[in-house]
Amino acid sequence: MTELKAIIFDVDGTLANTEEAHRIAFNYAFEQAGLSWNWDVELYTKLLKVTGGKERIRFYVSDFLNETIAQDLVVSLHEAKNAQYQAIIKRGELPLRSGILSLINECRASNMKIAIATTTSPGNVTNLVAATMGEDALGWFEYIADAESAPIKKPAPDVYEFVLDKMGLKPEETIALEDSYNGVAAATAINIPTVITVNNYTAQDKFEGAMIVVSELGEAGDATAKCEVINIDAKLDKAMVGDNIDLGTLKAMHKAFTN
Ligand code: XBP
Ligand code: MG
Repeated sequence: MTELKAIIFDVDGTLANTEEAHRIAFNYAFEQAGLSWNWDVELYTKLLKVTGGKERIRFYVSDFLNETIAQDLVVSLHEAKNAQYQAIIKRGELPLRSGILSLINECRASNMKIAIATTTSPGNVTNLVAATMGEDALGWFEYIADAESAPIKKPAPDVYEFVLDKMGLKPEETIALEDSYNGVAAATAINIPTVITVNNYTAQDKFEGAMIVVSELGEAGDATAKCEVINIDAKLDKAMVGDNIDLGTLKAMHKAFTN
């Protein structure tokens, strides 16, 4: 039997619904730079196909404007965007999604390892974790892998390979928590059982290979934060999920999925 040893969390869209704040911050940076670009929700949903802020700017310029952009402009726009994004975080405007803190607390109480595998910039992760869970929380994670850990971003599995290597774990000894096509593609490319919590930006994504797709983890005893199952692997039973997904649920699903 394969034992579940760690839960690996994606950040954007999974820990918190951050993409709307990224979008607003991108537009702020464009305006500050005197550009007339404005990414509305519909356009940003298309741009999310490409992970990484700098890559996303280049993708917009090449595929939507049919132009080229100097690398130093990409870098300065991305810096300005991240500064604005982190200011939003520090104002406390990005709460954790339902069930995230409860699950992390359960993991800490039972020596289940936790880690992060994200394609976002290091400062975006550390500020979000500190603002939502407290400064000490950065030490709760066995490893935090970010854009600098794996330059080839999701849907490539590099960031997951990197974090597994650092932790000395096999893919099947972990579960990934993700929210998007790029995330599930990255994790399942190396056979990590993956739980998807969808959000407004990813609800239309395809999640082939995911262990389960749900609306949110949900919070025990909170009728306003109930986990709805959207799709579930044939090896699993919907009855495993009550009103929320906690560590016990994850262990049961992992057992059914991997054995
Ligand atoms: C999702 C992303 C990120 C952010 C922007 O990453 O695509 O690129 O939208 O972050 P995750 P940067 O794997 O955490 O869901 O601007 O810092 O690149
Ligand atoms: Mg994500």
